[in-house]
Order: sequence, then C-alpha cells, then structure tokens
Amino acid sequence: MADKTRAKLAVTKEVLSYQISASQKEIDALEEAVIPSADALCLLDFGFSDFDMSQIAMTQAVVRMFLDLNLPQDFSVDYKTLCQWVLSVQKCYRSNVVYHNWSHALRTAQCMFAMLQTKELKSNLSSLEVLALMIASLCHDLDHRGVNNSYIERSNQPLAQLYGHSSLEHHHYDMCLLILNNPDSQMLSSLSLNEYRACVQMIEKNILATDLAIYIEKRTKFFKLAQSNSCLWTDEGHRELLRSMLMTASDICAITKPWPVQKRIAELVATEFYAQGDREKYELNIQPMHVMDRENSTRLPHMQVDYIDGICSPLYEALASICESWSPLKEGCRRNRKHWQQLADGG
Ligand code: 5BB
Ligand code: ZN
Repeated sequence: MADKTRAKLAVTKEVLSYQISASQKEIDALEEAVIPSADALCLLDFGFSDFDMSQIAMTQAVVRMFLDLNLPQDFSVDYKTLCQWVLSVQKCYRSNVVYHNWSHALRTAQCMFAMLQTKELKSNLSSLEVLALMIASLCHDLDHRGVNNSYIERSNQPLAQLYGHSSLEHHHYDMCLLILNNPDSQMLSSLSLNEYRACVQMIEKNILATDLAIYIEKRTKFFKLAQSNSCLWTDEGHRELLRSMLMTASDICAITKPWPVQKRIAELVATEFYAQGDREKYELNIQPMHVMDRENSTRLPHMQVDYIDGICSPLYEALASICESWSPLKEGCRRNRKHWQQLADGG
C-alpha cells in the first residue's frame, strides 16, 4: 500500500472515532435561548474579549453574528441546524490546548465579524463571500493539537504524509467539511450546486491562508496593492488576496487587544510554545526553535516586539490604509508594542 493511502486511512480512522454532534440537552438549550444583541455581547468592538463569558454565551455570540449578517435568511439555513453546527464546531476544538482552542476560534470570528460590519465590506462583498469568511474564521484551527506544522512533520505523524505543506491547515479544512457534511449540521444544504462549490472553495482558500508561511508569501503583493490605491474589488485575484489578509488579521487579532488581554493571551501562546519545545527536547531529542525553548522565556517581551514589527504591524497598517474603520486594530497593535518594548527595556 502506498504511504499516502496508509496515512489517509490512519487519519480517517482517527477522525471517524470523534463524536462530532453535541448532546441533545446542549442543542435544546441553545435553540431555546434568547440570543443577546451584538451590542450587549460587545461583538462590534475590536477590544472584544471572551475571558468573562460563559460557554453558553460564547455559542450565543456566534449565532448572533450569523443572524446579524443575515446568513440564515440569505441561504435558508434553519435555526436548529445553525445551532447544531455551532455546537459541533465548539466540540471539535480541544479544551486541553491552551491557546489554539474554542476561545481563539471565537475571537477570530468576532474580529472578522467586526471588520465585515464596516461599510467598505458591507457594500463590496457578496453574501457568499461573507458566509465563507465567517465559516472559515470559526473553523480555521479545528482539532488543533497545540503543536505547529514543523513538529507534525518532524514527529512523522500520518497527518504530515498526507499533504506536502500546511499539514495542519489542510486538516482544519477537512474537519470543517466533515462537520458541514454531517446530517445534523449541514448548514450549506440549501445552496445550489454552483454556490456550494464556490463556497467550499473559498472556505478552503481562507483556511489555508491562515498558515503564516502563506501569509508571508502573499503579503508583498497585497501591500503594493494597498499602497497603489487601486481598486480592489473588480479583480477576483485581488478579492481573494484581500480575503486571505482578512483571515490573517483576524487570526492574530490578540496583538491588537487592550494590554491586559494581550498580556494574558501572549502567556497562553508562550505556554503552548514551551510545551511543544519540551516535547521536542524529551520525546524527539531535538533542539527546539528559539521561541519554543523555555530557557528563553525572559526574551518574551523582545520576541513580541519582533513579532509585531515583522508580522503584525505591516498588515494592520496596510488594512488601515484601505479602510479607515479598521485603524483601531493598527492603534491597538502600536500601543501593545510600547508595553512590550518597555518590558524588554527592563521596566
Ligand atoms: C513567528 C513565526 N514562527 C515560525 C517563528 C517565530 N515567529 S515570531 O518571532 O514572530 C514570534 C511570534 C515569536 C514569539 C511569539 O510568541 C511568544 C509567546 C510569537 C507570537 N506568535 N506571539 C503571539 O502573541 C502570537 Br498570537 C503568535 C501567533 C501564534 C500562533 C502562530 C502559529 C503559527 C504556526 C506557524
Ligand atoms: Zn488561528
């Protein structure tokens, strides 16, 4: 048997053992609940944080975002199916993973929602694009194991043999489709075949775009486009590029949050990184990357400054130049850089 077939079987077997539907009790509770408004849940606020939210409020927040974007109406999604889909997605995030868990998924979807509710995107994106962006942002890290692609490749897991690159992101997309094809949570069942194809194709591209390596590859073109002030909306290639950048901007939005929130999330990222570093040292007997080695934990503020300068700021600056309403993201990032720089300087 070819290696690839063997790998596919191993991954499929693992995935088939998952119980992806929520319990009837949870489904009834969400379906019968009165969903608070976007204002009450702070869903339009770029400073949104889920730290004080209950599990049930978090699922209600997702339902509220879909309702306010008119998605159930536009695509004839019945309410029960929407509720079951949200609960299944929540269930397929691992709660023992400290950063890449359901909270991160919700924060990503909320940032996407807040961006989608600005007039530039409201008037220029199609309803189908909005649907694909919301599904992708909530599903983009499904079944994350708290380790990165490099670990998966080096530990020789079946997942690494399936796809040549972006192993994890391909898996997140596969999980997303698994949930969308499950009879209980078939949100896209009323779409025409053409709409369905276009939608899952966009979802796939959106999820794959959250691989940081892909972002680095694509961003130069986007920055040039943003600088040139040329029209983004007429060319499908440009639209796809913008959708990718919106995905990354939402994925890394923790860096734009009020300082206490940013500090807490950075500690979660560090905890996950060091856990991977420990596994590399003690299970794989290899020297972990600098950022994943807990020996370097005093360098964390420095690393965050480098992360902001190298990855985050350029993106939020380009986005703010396209849409003034997104400048709070840029400003939040700038404020956090000051805090990290101060800590790096020993204050
Ligand atoms: C990011 C790219 N990586 C392959 C090497 C390290 N860099 S980094 O120097 O920009 C960097 C980013 C270093 C340390 C970091 O966190 C230390 C706790 C971070 C960092 N990344 N900080 C954050 O607050 C966040 Br949020 C992130 C994103 C974490 C998820 C990224 C997972 C992508 C896997 C390739
Ligand atoms: Zn993510």
